[in-house]
Amino acid sequence: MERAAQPLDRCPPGRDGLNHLVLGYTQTGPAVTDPIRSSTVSTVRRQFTDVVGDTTGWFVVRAPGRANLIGEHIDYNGLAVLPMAIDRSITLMVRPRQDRTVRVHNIDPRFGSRTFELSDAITPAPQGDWGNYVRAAAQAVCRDHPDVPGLDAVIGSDLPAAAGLSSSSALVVASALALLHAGGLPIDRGGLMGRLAAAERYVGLRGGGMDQAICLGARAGTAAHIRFDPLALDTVGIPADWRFVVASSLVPARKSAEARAVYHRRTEECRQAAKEIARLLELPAATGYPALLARFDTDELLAVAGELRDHQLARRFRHVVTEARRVDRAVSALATKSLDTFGDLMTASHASLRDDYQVSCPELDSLVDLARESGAVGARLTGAGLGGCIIVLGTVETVPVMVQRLDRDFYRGRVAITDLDAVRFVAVPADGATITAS
Ligand code: NG1
Repeated sequence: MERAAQPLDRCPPGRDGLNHLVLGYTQTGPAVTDPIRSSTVSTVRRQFTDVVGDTTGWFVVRAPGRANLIGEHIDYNGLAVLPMAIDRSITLMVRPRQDRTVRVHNIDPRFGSRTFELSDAITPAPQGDWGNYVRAAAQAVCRDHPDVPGLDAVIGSDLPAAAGLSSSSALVVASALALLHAGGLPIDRGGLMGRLAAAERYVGLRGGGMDQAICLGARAGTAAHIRFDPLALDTVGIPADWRFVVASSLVPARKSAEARAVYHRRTEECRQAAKEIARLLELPAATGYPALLARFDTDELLAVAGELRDHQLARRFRHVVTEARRVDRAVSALATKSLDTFGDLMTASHASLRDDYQVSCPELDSLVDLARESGAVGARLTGAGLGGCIIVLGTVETVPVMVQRLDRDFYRGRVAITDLDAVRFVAVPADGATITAS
């Protein structure tokens, strides 16, 4: 296993904290040859000239989405996760302004344009408005750098929205990097991971820190073992013949009122369950999951959970502690290239999310079953669930057949053949966010 530098939130200010990414972080040169879909980039470039006019000093920020391989709904409990960034991303083409106005134009006509003024207390747009992700980043940057200038930006994305692939955090990260770079300010990736996780709560979701960390810290060809408190990231190489397929359930994973309420209810149930377990073990009420797992092994904790009167709390607790164990085992399986073990852990993770954590839905379950019946080594929902995507593990040899089967038995009649690439695709483990300067 390849070890990365040091706990990220202990890096001195001004240092990136990820040595492998400091090098070549800002590439100079006229060509925009990022590994993003060229059609999105060319539309962004075309509209940039039309919308912004004077393009002096332009630069491009690309921020990837992510697929979480394993470790679901445990980052907000302070427990380690194993995501990878994917080769689908949000692209911002940016020109710095002299004043404090931020003007962002989305090439997708469903989203349109947004304008606001920078300050350290930016009023949110109505809940659900996509511009709030840009505002969230801007407010956080302004709090650290009160004089940061505004910008004009055109945004394009080949990352499906509301798919559990973290397009929202990609937009937050891209916006923050754009503002910092436009202001000529230093970029401390390690520090930004935690800052932007906190900043994204501006939109009203009290989420964990996985998405911003992987978006900023990923390295191509690897997954990242991310730990919290203190934040630290180790990269683990993904074997060249493994293939991860992302497949959409076609059910939007929107952070609408109901999904948001479920997410918050689960975080509260986790807190309550840990408190009850601590009481049974005569530990301080505030003993969190990392401390419980440091003192007791998983089976001991499960035995204690068996004493809880509230069976629902016991099931939530069981998901959290068994998922933490699966992450540890998955990291070892990845490092030793144990394909079957890794796949079994993914499938067990899905069962736990479906039965104990209750964040799956019939479409996600059908997709997982279909994938497994057609030769997948493992499959699970990825992201917050209640819709969105599954992630499937296969090999170079097995993936084509598996994808054909999903097309025939799940997508036929629901998705036009020409749109299939947008809903199911091989996800290539990609680098974290980049800036390409003019
Ligand atoms: P998505 O899939 O982007 O909704 C959310 C949280 C993660 C994590 C997962 C569940 C945010 C920005 N994202 O991800 O931190 O808790 O759910 O594992 O809060």
